[in-house]
Amino acid sequence: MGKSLTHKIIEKHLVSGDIKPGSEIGIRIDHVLVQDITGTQVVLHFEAIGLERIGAKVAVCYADHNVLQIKPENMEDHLYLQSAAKKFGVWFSKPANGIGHQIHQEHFAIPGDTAVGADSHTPHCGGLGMLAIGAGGLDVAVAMGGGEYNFVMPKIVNVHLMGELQPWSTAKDVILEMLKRVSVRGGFGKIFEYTGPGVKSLNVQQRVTITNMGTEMGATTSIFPSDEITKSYFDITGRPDDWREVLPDKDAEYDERIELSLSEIEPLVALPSLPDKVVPVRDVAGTEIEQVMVGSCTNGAYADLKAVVNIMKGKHVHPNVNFFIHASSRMALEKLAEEGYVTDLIKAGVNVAEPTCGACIGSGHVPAPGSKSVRAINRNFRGRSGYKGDEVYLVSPETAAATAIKGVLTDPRTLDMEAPPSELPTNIRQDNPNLIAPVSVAEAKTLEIRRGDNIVPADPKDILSDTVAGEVLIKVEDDISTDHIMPASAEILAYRSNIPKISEYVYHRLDPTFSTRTREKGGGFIVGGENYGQGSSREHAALAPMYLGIKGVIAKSFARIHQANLVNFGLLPMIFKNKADYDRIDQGDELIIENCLELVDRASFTVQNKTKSFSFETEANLTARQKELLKLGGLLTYTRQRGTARK
Ligand code: MIC
Ligand code: SF4
Repeated sequence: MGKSLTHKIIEKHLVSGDIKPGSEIGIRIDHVLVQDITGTQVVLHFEAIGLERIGAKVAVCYADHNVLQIKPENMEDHLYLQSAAKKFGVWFSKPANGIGHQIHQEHFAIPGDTAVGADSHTPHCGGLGMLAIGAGGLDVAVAMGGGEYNFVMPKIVNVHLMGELQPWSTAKDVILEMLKRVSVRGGFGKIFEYTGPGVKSLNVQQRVTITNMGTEMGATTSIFPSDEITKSYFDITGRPDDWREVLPDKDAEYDERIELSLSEIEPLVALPSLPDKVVPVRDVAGTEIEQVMVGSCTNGAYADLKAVVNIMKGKHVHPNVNFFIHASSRMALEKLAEEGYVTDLIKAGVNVAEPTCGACIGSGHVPAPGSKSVRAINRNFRGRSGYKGDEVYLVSPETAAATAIKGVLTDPRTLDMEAPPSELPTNIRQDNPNLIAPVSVAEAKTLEIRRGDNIVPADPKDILSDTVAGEVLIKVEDDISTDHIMPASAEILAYRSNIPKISEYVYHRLDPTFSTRTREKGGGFIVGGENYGQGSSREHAALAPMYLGIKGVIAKSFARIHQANLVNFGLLPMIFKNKADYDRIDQGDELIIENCLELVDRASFTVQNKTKSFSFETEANLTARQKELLKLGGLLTYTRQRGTARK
């Protein structure tokens, strides 16, 4: 029987395990991506493991989130990262070069290669035929050192695309349609592999929009074949020799199949505050809007911005609207400037901001209470924009521009003009002054790392004790994201490399007393609902609770990366066997688990609720490797004990 594209790439990179859904495998990693708000921890872990030089084929550190350097700590982090990158053999992408995923696409991506990135949108390069997976920083540090990346083999879902997008319907609407069908939980344990005749109607930039935002379904990753269309993109980038054809077998077998007719997709919008609350734009057209944004790694590319230019040219932003754009790469901005289009945008009243994540992660342009913000980005978890009661709508760049002109949510099909095509730039220069190459091993030995006062790692957790006890310190509902657990925003992002300091902000927006209470109680448990820890890869959502003394999380289900992060930092990720037990527990209840070491081996925990005098059963999805590392207190100690990350 024929093989899927995913299967072929995994087979080529397999180091351990069997390629069977549900069993743990280890693969060799070619590319490692880190960024400025996860990267400081990655480098600290890399140093703590005792590594001195990368083992992956290529590693790049992108300074993309804290580009505005709002606080001195941001630049301190950048200096640490830049000096460490040079020494350890990592490329460094300077602030203002743009967002890592897009830069990787332009300069480094190679079809058929594997990648892990300390960022949940790493699947972006799946649009060029790479197997690219987001992971927590500790897993990424191990892979950067040349160690295998371990994950549970997902099911492979074939998304069979038919037809062609109609005017004004976009790749963003395709992924919103997928979210509508599948939901933010529907991608658990799955890889979405796109095939079918519709694939050839999508250019590379449209494909990466789809794979990038596949993350919002909770998928392990998403992938497109690398075909003639991909080849033409590599010609544009001036890297024709880096292109490879990577296709599934004609008779490839898949675990599941979804059929999607591109021709039937219309402009869609995700309502506040989840990416799967998707309805047609026409259903909510007319809603008054105060702020519009186009940008992020999903929608900030040349093709997205050129569509905005085509719509805005000769028109004005509505007087009640503040419209700003963040290009996702400096190259996109440079190209648009060279072609005179930046002038068109400025004349139309668009605020052309820096190429950075910026407002996507709540760094600037924070919406006012009672205002509505329409954004061509990927996530709208409540509070992520920097204001805890925010109302953020997710749309395509075309719908965003139409809305900016009209001042109300607008179906772009109602504009009196032809739909702009998705246009790629004519060329992408490889000569990039913002990409700094690493130095030779000999020169690296002479270099010092610049380590400012903000670089404060946490000690690894002690080995697991046989009795684990404590209070339920917070009980939260379904779909809690890592933005709720460890909020972002400019103020808090300054402390990503300073664990004692950032731990003061755990659950800050939901309950500002959480950190102090947890410290005073000497730690305890968190109780969560379904899909606990969805969203970002930020390991701080496990590391900072660990620092405060949290011992475990009991939830109805976990998001993939967060569950791995909990285990990596020695926290027990327990799942209610009977979901109704969730209702029997309250904040303040005293819980105790005895014989923990034996229970880890069984991956099944009996928890006694001492306050309410009953016991309940929980289980954990743990692989044999994870059981071992949990007992040792986490992946860092486990990796150190094995001598090296290289296996
Ligand atoms: C995000 O989009 O939430 C981020 C900020 O890029 C995160 C990374 C982080 O929080 O460090 C992600 O997606 O992993
Ligand atoms: Fe940056 Fe937003 Fe993309 Fe995360 S989702 S990498 S914050 S642009």
